[in-house]
Parts: sequence; structure tokens; C-alpha cells
Amino acid sequence: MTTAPRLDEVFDLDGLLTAEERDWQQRARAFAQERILPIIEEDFENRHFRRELVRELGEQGFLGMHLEGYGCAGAGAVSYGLVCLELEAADSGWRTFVSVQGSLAMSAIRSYGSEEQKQRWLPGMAKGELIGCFALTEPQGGSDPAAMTTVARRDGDEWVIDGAKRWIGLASLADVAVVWARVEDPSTGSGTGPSTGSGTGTGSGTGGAAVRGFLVPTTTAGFTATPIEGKLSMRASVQCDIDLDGVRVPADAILPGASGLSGPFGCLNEARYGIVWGAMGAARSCFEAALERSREREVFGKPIGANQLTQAKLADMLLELEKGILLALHLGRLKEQGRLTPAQISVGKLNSVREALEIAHQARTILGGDGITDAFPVMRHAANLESVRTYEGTDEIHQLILGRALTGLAAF
Ligand code: TGC
Repeated sequence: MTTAPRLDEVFDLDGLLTAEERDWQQRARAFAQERILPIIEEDFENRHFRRELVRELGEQGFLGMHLEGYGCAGAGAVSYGLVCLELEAADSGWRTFVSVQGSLAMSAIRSYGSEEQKQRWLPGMAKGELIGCFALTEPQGGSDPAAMTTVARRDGDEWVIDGAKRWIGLASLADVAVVWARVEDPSTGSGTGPSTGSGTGTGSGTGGAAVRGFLVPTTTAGFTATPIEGKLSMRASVQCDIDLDGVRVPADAILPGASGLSGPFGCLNEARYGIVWGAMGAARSCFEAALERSREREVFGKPIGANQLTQAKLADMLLELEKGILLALHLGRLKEQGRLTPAQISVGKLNSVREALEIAHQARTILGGDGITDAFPVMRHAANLESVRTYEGTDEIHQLILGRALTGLAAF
């Protein structure tokens, strides 16, 4: 039997990275292998989120690592992507945590917050001492944030927020929630300028009321987060329903720099970018499991990897894996140059998750019956990827974003 080439030698991806990027990747790979892989099957089985790892992620510098200042590492987009890839090679739940904390909650505060808000929250979040969540999606559906019904109304020196959110990662463990709500009278806002409003495009619209972001400490009266039970995916992480019942926050809880849906959508761009890389990590893990098994498992008197049908599957999996990583790298380089567009992010998110799922399914067939057990990570990745396919814009939403970019016609 010949020796299989190392995967990363096939396309020489290492040669396309800087020393700093390789260092981030190696540290994330070591963290994933030493701290996540030994416990992940148990945690997935028991639906357990291992909170103690959050501080360790902070110590590694992975939380908000692509942001500048306030205790964040200020790393490049490719470095961040590589960390997402390595963490998701262990489990999508842990990449999701890093995305929710860094790309959504911290990114919202970093991009739109006041200096005081940044000082108050970001250093602790970067260290993993504080957890943030991002409350955008509502129970009636996540695809159309313009149909948001959560409302913030000004009452003297306070805002009063009422509404409900769903599928909010880590909300029951979070210290602060970035809550997006319609403001009934934007003219009474934070005094940072008039709101431009949202819902000016298609979709359900927001009736002319601006969508604004609020930083809500989760200990605030009227804020309740309840973990969603019965998940068969992302079982090692926590997603919640949030009830907002007369939640009172001070006037300066509003994010001054975000007005309209471009605020939360700007954060979604960041999180979707991380998924472009992360899903390829899950795919790599599935591919490696299938490849190793194909060389060891003997049926009909020879390793199954010696069969043409198995080799064809492996070759197709390799193609999509390497193409997906090269696409992620290309998008990362565009992002570092400030040239990455939302439509390009949609290309990457749609492709990475779709192909990762296909690779997981093909890997499962090579593993045979054992492939449905937790002796291999493949079914766990496949189950997790169903969530990844759905959040941050479903396949269909990204197809429609691309359809609009191609035709100039909105179909939603
Ligand atoms: P549209 O009229 O297109 O735009 C409204 C305003 O937003 C701006 N905009 C963007 N800005 C930055 N980045 C983007 N990608 C943007 N896309 C749109 C746009 O320029 C406009 O700005 P302005 O200033 O003129 O008001 O809005 P639309 O309602 O027609 O959009 C339709 C559509 C389908 C594209 C949009 O609704 C969409 O992307 N839907 C999917 C939403 C989604 O991904 N939801 C899932 C979120 S996942 C989540 O919240 C869970 S967090 C993870 C966890 O907690 O675990």
C-alpha cells in the first residue's frame, strides 16, 4: 500500500498562508484536538455546553480576534477563518460560539457602540469573562428580519422593550444581549442623528420605524432566556427563546452607530464569512474519517478504498473540500482588502455548507453501518451542518440574494 499524501500537501494550501496565519491555525488545531475532541461526543450525547472552555478560548485570543483594540487581537480575516475551520473540524457548536461572541455580539458593539459601551463590554468579552448574544431572529421566522415585531419605546430617560426572539445562541448563559427592535419614534433616539429607517426595500417592511440595537444586561427585569429543548443538532451548544416583557434599559443602552437593518445585516456578513471557512472544517473531519476507514476496512477480501466506487467518492469529496477552502481563502483575501461584497459572502456560505453536507453524507456511506454511531464524528457533523445550513441565511435566502444581484430583481 502506498502512503497517502497529507491533504494539505495536495494543493499546498500552507504555501498560500503567512507564518502568522499558520500560527493561528496551528494553535486552533491544537486547542480543538486537546480541549474539544476528547469531550465532544459525551457533551453532544448529554446536550452539555462546557462553559469552562469559554475562558480558555479567550486566553487563546480567539474571541473577537479579528477586531481592533479593546483587548482584541486585530488578526486578519484569513487568520480568523482558519481558526473557524479548525474549531468546526471539532464541532460546529464551538465555532458557533466563537461566531456569536466575536462576529455578532462583539462586532455589533465594536462597529456601532459608543466609546463607553466598548470599554464596558469588549475587554471582558475578549477574555471570555463575559458572554454576549445577538437577538435578531423572531419566532415567526428568521428569514425576514424586516418583519420584526419587537418594539422599543422611549419612556423618559429609559427605553422599554417588548417582544420575543428565538434561536438565540447562548442567551441563557450570556451577560449581555444585543437586542434588535423597532423604535416607534426614532426622533427621540440617542441624538446621534436621524434614523434612516429600514424596510425601504422589499419584504414585510417595518412600517417606517427604524430598527435599532440595544445592549441589554441579561439580569434586567423582564428579560427571560429559555433553552430550546429537543434539538438533534448542535447539542453541545445552547440556543434559546427570549421573552422581553417591559424590559427597561437606560437611554444610553442604544447602539448609536446603527440605524436600520444594515446594522444587524452588517454583523451577519461577519458571521456568514466565518461559516464559509468553518463548514469546510466539518467537511475535512468527515473526509479524513472516511479516507482512513477506506484504507483499513476490508470487504470482499481487500480494503474498501481499493474499490473504484469508493475512490470515485473520495476524489469527488476531495475536489469539493479543496475548492471550498480555496474559495474561502479568496474571499478572505478580498475581505482583508476591504473589497468583499455581501453577494460574494452568499456565494461562499451557500457553497461551503451545501458541499460540507454532501461530503458528510458521502463519508457516511463509506463508513457503512458503523458510520451511524459515535465511533465516528460524521453523523454529528451532518446533524450540526443542518443548523449551519439554516442559520445566518438559509440556502434559499442566499440563492435569492444572488438572484437579486444577478437580475436586479428582488424575489422575496
Ligand atoms: P434590503 O432592503 O435588502 O436591505 C435593508 C437594508 O439593509 C442593507 N443591507 C445590508 N447591509 C449590510 N450587509 C448586508 N448583507 C445587507 N443586506 C442588506 C440594505 O442596504 C438596506 O440598507 P438601508 O440603509 O437602505 O436601509 O432588506 P430586505 O429585507 O429586502 O432583505 C431581504 C433579505 C432576504 C436579503 C434579508 O432579509 C436577509 O438576509 N434575510 C436572512 C436573514 C438571516 O440571515 N437571518 C438569520 C440570522 S441568524 C441569527 O440571528 C441567529 S444568530 C446565531 C445564534 O445566535 O446562534
